[in-house]
Amino acid sequence: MKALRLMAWRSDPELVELEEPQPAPGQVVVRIGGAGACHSDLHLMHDFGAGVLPWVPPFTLGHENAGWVRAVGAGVAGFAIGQPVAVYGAWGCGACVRCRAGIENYCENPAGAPVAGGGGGLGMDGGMAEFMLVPDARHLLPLPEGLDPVTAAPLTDAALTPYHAIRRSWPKLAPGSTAVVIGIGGLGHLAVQIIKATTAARVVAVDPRADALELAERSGADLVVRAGDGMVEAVRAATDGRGADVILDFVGSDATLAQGAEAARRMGDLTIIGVAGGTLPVAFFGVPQELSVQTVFWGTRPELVEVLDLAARGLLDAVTTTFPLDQAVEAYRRLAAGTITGRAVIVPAGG
Ligand code: FEH
Ligand code: ZN
Ligand code: ZN
Repeated sequence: MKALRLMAWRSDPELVELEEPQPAPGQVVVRIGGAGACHSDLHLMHDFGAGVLPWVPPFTLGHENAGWVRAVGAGVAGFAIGQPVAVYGAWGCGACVRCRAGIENYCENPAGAPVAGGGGGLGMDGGMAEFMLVPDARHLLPLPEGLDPVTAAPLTDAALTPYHAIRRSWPKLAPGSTAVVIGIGGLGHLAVQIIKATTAARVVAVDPRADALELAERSGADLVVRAGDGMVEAVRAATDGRGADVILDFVGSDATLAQGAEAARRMGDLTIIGVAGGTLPVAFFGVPQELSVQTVFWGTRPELVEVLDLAARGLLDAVTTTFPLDQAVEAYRRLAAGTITGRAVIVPAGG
C-alpha cells in the first residue's frame, strides 16, 4: 500500500510503498476513508527537531482518521468487517487512572503506552495510507447512522480538540457571555459551530482572511473581526467594555496571545490550542484578574462520542477540501500557505 511518511524531523514527507498491516490479537486494521491534515503536522515537518517530542521517525502521518473495519485480531469483539468507524487518536496505556476514564490524551503512564503522548500519525503509523493499524479496539468508535468516514475524519481532531476546550469552559458561556475564536481554520470554524450548538454565548470570530470570516459567518458567528490592531477594541465594544468571557486561540502566537489577554474579561478563560509557540507574560498587572490561562491537547474518548452525536444530528458540519493521497504534499503546501478553506482531508481511495 502507499503511505505518506515523515522519514526524519524537519523534512518533507514522502509517499512510499509499505506492506498492508495485519492485526495481532486485540488489534484492528482500518481501511482509511479520510485522514485530516493538521497544522501540527507542519510543525513535525518544519519546526520540531529530535528530542522536542518523544517520537522517532519514520512514521506514517495522519492523526485524524475514520474509515471501515478491514480486519480484526483474535479476541476483538463488537466490530464487523466493513463497519464504519472513527479512530480516537490519543493512544495511552489503557491502565492508568486517566486512560481508564477515556482521558488518554493525558495518559500518566507513558512507559505503558504504545508511544509516549502520541498515537497514529504522532510517533506511530497513522492514517495517510490505504490501511492503518489500530493497536487496541478500544480506540474505535462506531460511526452513527448518516456519518460517512470521509467527512467524519475531521471530527476526531478538528472538532474534538475545540470541543474539549469549549466543554471545559461551559460554566463561563452562559446567556449574556461572549466567546472569541481566534483563527478560523480547520479547528476554528468547528469551534464556532460547537459554541453555537452547545452554549448560549455570542461568538466573535477573528481571522485576517476574508474567506475565513465568511466561513465563520456561515458557521454561526455573531460578529466577525479582521485580525489586527482593532481586534481588542472591537471585542470591548461588543461587550460594553467588559471583554470576552472565553478566548480560544487557535493560532498561539505572541501577537494572538497578547491580544487575547487584552480582550479577555476578568474571571475569563484564555485557552491556547494553536501550536505556533508564542508566549504570554503573566504578571499581577499584566493580565485581567482571575483570567485562567491554559493549553489543551486534543480531547477525551467520551467527548468524541458526544462530538459524533452532534455531527450525526446535523449540528456540526465540517467544511472540507479533499485530496487524493498522491496530492497530500500539495495539501500541506496549501495548508502552510493559508489557502485551505475548512479542513484538508486526504482520501487514500481518491479525493
Ligand atoms: C499534535 C502534536 C503536537 C501538539 C498538538 C497536536 C494536535 O494537533 C493533536 O491533535
Ligand atoms: Zn491535530
Ligand atoms: Zn494511561
